[in-house]
Amino acid sequence: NCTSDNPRGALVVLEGLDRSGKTSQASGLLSYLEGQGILAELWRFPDRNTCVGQMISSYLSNKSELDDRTIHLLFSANRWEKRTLMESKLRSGTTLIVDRYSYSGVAFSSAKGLDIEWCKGPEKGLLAPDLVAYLDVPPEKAAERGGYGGERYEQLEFQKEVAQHYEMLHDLTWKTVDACLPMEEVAKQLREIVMDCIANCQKGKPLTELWQ
Ligand code: Z5A
Repeated sequence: NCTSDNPRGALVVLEGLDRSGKTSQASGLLSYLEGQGILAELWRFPDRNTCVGQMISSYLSNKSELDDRTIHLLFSANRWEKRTLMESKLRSGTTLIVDRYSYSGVAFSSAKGLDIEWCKGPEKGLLAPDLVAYLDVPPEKAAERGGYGGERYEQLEFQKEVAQHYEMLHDLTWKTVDACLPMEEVAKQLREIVMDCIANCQKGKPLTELWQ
């Protein structure tokens, strides 16, 4: 429960295809917020530093094979292992800018053919974002940006499937930003929606849980 004396931070998630600009925008946004005197941190999923995250990293770099449901549950476990810390940061007033979250989890796994409702199951009870900013770029255009690296999902046909599955996840917290615009324009639009979101959280918007 938040009062104006003790405003909570906002949970802001950046989602989008590979090379949509999440990483660049997340760090620019963090600097901007810090410049405004807002307490903020940058997080990303997968968090490759934990034991679970190392298993995920090995899978993504094709060093290990895992059944589709198994890797889905590991991505989810990687969020659950950070849930307590996430809640305490938010309640103590820190805004979190999170590069990928449960929406990636569901979009990527359902793009492989897993049932979308099954994919949402293990995400239920994680904290719901106050804002999901979707950096929208056509897969073909994203592929032109510096080329893909060697990780497992960095293939055009698969990214097209992922884009279609992201579309099924739009909810009230979802805001689409045209990520084909110049980086500074994307940054400006992001700053506006994020500042609005932080203001709403400061006014007492409750923290809720995902997909209950
Ligand atoms: N995954 C999953 O399956 N399940 C899950 O639960 C989660 C993830 C959480 C690892 O993600 C993979 O895990 C990912 C989803 C899956 N697989 N894929 N694809 P990751 O976060 O480690 O990797 P990534 O998301 O693919 O990050 P990335 O390659 O770093 O892309 P990005 O962060 O979106 O983009 P960027 O590095 O900021 O920018 C890319 C390039 O584009 C760079 O040269 C920029 O200068 C350029 N750029 C950016 N914006 C623009 C604009 N506006 N105009 C022109 N050029 C631009």
